[in-house]
Amino acid sequence: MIQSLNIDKTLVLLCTAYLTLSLTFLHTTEAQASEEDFDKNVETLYGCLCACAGYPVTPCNQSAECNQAFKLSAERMERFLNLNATEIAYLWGLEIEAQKAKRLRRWWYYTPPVIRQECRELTEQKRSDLFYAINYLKKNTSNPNVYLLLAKLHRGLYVDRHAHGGSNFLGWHRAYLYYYEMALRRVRSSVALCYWDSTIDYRLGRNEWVFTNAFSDLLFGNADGEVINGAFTNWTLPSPNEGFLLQRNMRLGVSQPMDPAAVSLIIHSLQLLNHSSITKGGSGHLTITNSQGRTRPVILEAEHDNVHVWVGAIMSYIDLAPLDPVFFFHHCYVDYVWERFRQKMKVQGKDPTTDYPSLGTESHAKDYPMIAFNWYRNIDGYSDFFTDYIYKYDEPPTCTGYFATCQNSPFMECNSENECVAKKRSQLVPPIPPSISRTFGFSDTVLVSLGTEGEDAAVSPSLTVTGRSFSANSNSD
Ligand SMILES: [Cu+2]
Repeated sequence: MIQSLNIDKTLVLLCTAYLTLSLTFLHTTEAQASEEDFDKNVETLYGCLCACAGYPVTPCNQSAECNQAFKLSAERMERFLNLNATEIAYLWGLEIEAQKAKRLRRWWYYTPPVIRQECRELTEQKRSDLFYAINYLKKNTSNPNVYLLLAKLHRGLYVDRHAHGGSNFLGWHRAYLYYYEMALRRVRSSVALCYWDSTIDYRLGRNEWVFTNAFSDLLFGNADGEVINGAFTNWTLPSPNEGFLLQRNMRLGVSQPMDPAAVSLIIHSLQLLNHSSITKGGSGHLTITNSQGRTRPVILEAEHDNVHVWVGAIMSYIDLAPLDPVFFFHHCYVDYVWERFRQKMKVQGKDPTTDYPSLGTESHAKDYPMIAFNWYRNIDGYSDFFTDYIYKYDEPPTCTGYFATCQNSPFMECNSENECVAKKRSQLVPPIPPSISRTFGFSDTVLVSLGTEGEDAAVSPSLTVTGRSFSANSNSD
């Protein structure tokens, strides 16, 4: 207690000193609050926030620079995300935490990184703590509802174009996961996000994918219609879909889990050593041939799209996808694969923090300020900060030898190739019966064609959807 008070005092002193210095600097350069001097603005904003107790909705420091920085931040959140003042204040709170972490890493007392594991490798205790925290964010009645607020950050045309289809895809979603994890850790300080390595499910074989026990009542819940078992049972949807439950629509023959062959190329191939070679719109892609003999370029974002479409319904729409917690488990795996790619670059003498290609719309540009995460420019998403100081990845389970057990996970087993493969729901002990869906199931699903972007997406006809859907790569398995 005494120690933490001392640290707080030190922080306040440091912050105050920092604020004074940064404001002096701003005075002398007469910097304007604009996107060009974004860095200075976020520094000023941090100084202002630091000087305030709690999480202010309005600036408590009355300097013109502070007011201007707050105004710019609030305007951006209103303009791009349509957030209200309470929601903006909550995000500022998370931003303070992010900035504290960034500064504290320079001192001897920084918090050690958390470890993100494959969801099926978590102990029962860890899994139930994590699922508790997720449910808490969703079900708490405080204002704002934090889960909904975080889900909103992935909504609308601006974010769609800014965070998908180019260089900012990986960094923006890394920052997004970080904010989500910070919010979860406010509920249970011991939790870390877990990742869902769906290559483990892929190995079941295409005809068995829909039976994976990832979608069982011990894990993510059923995938055939309204989610009525598992950790996220009876989650309701917000406007404009009030009255409906969370829905999925996984079906035989519609898209697929992450392809192990594609992931292996991204992680291991020495022909893929710059971000352009794994990014949409880039160059130097390798190609992969599917079981029907059709080829496709290996692009991490495109491989990720497949999983959104495979899970279906809510997950297949950019505006809605984070309403399904599976979104974050899946993205955490995408982030893991990227981290392995970054490590490979480093071993080969390349610097992943500066290799930021210019791909996608102008809001993908490296110095463009990240929408929703005001402290960062897009290139900051490529920084080592996250995986040096905030989290690290445990490797996915492996199995070799006669008694191989996939790290004792009850959810998987070792195949003849010495790879871990998901068990089917029927293999769990006791076996999990198929869910009885209230709207549609594996055998009577309805496919709604949504035009060019959404031909492969399936959704219950009752959902009201705006915005674009993810589209599966037609040359996948
Ligand atoms: Cu996204």
